[in-house]
Amino acid sequence: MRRYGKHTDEDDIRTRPGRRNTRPRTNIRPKHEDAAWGMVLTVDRGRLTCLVEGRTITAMKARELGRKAAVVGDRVALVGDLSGQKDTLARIVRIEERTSVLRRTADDDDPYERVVVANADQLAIVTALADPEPRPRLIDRCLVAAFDGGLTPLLVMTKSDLAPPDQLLELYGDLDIPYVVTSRAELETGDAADRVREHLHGKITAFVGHSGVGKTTLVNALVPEDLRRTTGHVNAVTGRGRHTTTSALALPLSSDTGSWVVDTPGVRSFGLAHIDPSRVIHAFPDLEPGTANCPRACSHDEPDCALDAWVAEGHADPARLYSLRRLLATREAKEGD
Ligand SMILES: Nc1nc2c(ncn2[C@@H]2O[C@H](COP(=O)(O)OP(=O)(O)O)[C@@H](O)[C@H]2O)c(=O)[nH]1
Ligand SMILES: [Mg+2]
Ligand SMILES: [Zn+2]
Repeated sequence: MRRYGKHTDEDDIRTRPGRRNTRPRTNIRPKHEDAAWGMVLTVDRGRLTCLVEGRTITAMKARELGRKAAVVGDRVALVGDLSGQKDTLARIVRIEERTSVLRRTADDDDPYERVVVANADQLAIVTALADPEPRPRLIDRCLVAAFDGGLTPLLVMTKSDLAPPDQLLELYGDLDIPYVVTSRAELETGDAADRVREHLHGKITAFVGHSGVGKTTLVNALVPEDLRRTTGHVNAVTGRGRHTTTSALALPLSSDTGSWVVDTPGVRSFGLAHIDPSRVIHAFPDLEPGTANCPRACSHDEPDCALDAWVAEGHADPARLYSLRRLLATREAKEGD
């Protein structure tokens, strides 16, 4: 990790020829030399809860950051009161460059496409096998968002006590995307958490999916009680009795904080409008080889597209080609419930 404190006003001045001696040396002070690094765990109305050296502290963005917003998963430099005591407030003076971003689309509640989670390594796409019904369309959009955002996908199919996973596995089982199927009983024995945990080691994993699929249940089963109490602290700070999932919430899987899970509010859709159609195909590894014979700059939805033959020859499920075309056609549209 880059150390903070190397950037000083002095450096800034020295990079500008001719200005070296325009300011008296006594005015040259290190910029936030005392800053500490932290990670944003959750955000609530402009107040950010950050983990700094094992303490959770509340912070707000410093004015100098301008319009740039810090989001869950961001690594930030903080100054001010870092004690973490009640009613103290630190300031975030810098946001480290992100290794990945997960964006949600604009919707009726919020007209802007926003980054929901920064720096996640993995996207756990959670789908209930029933209640609510699986939505392959949403899964496809999540896969595109994962590939585009630089995250590895993981499929988690919950509620196998209510319906079998066969149909979904037909569509997604052969894609070289790791998957886990869980049930109510396995949640209770701890088997569900154990099997999901195998995929989480050393990573930051963002859990996404439609509301009601079981994300929070699973995240709670994954995070040991004592570490979840960190969230209790979060709630005390934000003044809310319970974490209402309006912001994402990062929780450590173990006390060494090498692995993280991020619970997110029910995501209906991801912003795909900015993604080039040629990159959407990466989320369809079963179809991708079939595009080798497509005309140049094929939209994959035109008469000469080679994918029709690819599917007709039995290399891939026609339902997958249908999914791809529907997704390409509705990239900018919203995913309805
Ligand atoms: N039958 C069944 N219900 C589950 C399972 N996992 C979660 N649920 C229930 O599904 C509902 C929604 O769960 P929740 O974790 O709040 O979903 P979220 O909106 O994705 O966070 C709750 O009533 C859970 O108890 C499961 O494996 N089987
Ligand atoms: Mg939830
Ligand atoms: Zn094509």
